[in-house]
Amino acid sequence: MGGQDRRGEDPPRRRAEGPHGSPPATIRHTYRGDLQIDLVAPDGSLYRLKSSSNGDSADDVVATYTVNASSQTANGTWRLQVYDRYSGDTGRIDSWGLQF
Ligand SMILES: [Ca+2]
Repeated sequence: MGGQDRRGEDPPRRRAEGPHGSPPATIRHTYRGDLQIDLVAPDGSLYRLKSSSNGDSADDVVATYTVNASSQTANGTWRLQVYDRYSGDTGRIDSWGLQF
C-alpha cells in the first residue's frame, strides 16, 4: 500500500483472496461415512467440509471442498480435522492442501 497512515484504519492484513478456499483432500478409509471433516482456520473457526453419515459405506474420501473463508486472514496455520465417529473401520489422511 505505502502512503500515509490514516487514523482509525486497521493496518493492512493479508486476507483470503476472493470468497473461497478449496482444500483438496485424499483420505484412505474403509467406510467413509464414519468421517466428519472440518477445516480449522488460524483463529480456531471451524468450517464443516463433510458430516458423518452411517449409510455411506464407500471407501475413501477424494474430494475438493469449497468454503467461504473471506472473513479469515490467509496467513497462519490451517488444519484439517478429521473425526472417525464410529467404531470399526479406520483410515488415514493421505494428503490435503489449500488454495485461496
Ligand atoms: Ca471407524
